Amino acid sequence: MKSRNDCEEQFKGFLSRLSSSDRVAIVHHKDGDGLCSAIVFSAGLDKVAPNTHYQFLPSTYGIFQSPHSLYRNLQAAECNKIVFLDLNVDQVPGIVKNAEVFAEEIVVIDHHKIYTSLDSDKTTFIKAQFLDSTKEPSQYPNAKLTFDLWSSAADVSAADWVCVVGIAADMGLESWKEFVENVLKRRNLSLEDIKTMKEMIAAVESVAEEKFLDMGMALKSAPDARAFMAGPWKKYLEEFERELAHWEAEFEKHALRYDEIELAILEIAPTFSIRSALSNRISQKNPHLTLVIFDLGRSDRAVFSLRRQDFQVKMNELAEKSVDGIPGGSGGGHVPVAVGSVPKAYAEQWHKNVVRVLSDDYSARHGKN
Ligand SMILES: [Mn+2]
Repeated sequence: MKSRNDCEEQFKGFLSRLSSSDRVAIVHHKDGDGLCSAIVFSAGLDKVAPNTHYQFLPSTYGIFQSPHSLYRNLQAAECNKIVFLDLNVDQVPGIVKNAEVFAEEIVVIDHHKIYTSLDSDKTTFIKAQFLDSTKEPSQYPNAKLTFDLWSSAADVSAADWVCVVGIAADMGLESWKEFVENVLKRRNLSLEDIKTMKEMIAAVESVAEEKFLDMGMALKSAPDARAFMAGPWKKYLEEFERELAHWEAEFEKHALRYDEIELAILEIAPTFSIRSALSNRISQKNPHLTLVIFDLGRSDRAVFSLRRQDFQVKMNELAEKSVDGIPGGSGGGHVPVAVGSVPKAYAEQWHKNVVRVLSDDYSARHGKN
């Protein structure tokens, strides 16, 4: 496996080849950790390559099924270099291989499971596991990974508080206590401030998706956390909280429970996308439960979030196995947190698959046949 030093050298090589004629696309996961990764990355670029043009391209896992609109956007923006942040593009290696046809260089910085190496003469492939093999990668949020990698090449401390928001967004506050406390002290911020910002991002992501990039730019250009929090984002948070509270109550009343395999499934059809935030919230209260939030409210695809906080069952493997044999199904992620989707026509089959996979897993874990 590559060492931390290998990654830093490879990354510095990429930086040394940047010029003012380059156009860099920062393709980042459209969530809190992904956005904060992009801001940390851009803070580094501002330092070492202030004349290099860059732009953010928030992206969902939708690019795993159809990367073509991404390619179109990249080519329309005449980007010759691409950075992928918080997106496990190695799960579908064709995404990067096809981008290599028109891009001069690509950097992948990601903290999900390692599927396959994407290293090539054009691509720099960096995973959290390479920087710290002892850390569970989900506990090394991408914003912190990006921050640490950059710290070997430039001073990115101006974005340290944004990094902490990213850590909070990926539930990493406990794992990075010392770093977090130092930043809070230096910035005169409280943990509540960090949580408010994290929730504002999650709220805009769900309630007003079309404003996500505007909010990202506001966070990037804010002189400090207080300036960002004073922006127009609070109203989305209130709307978001109302919807969440409704579905939390639904979970208590209507979740399908399979107690013998420690599983609960809640089907939802929310007004806007609260699936991820809802599953985080319920899962934190039920750490030993395999939790499925199954969103059937979308037009063509049924989207699932999987959660389990005690690491007894691997959610990324459950996501992969549960879509096995379903045409157009996809799924992946971390051990405690995973996501995926199937065409709506297969929702029922997927539900059965989950129960079967978990029954097999439970038997294996408890030595029954
Ligand atoms: Mn992440």
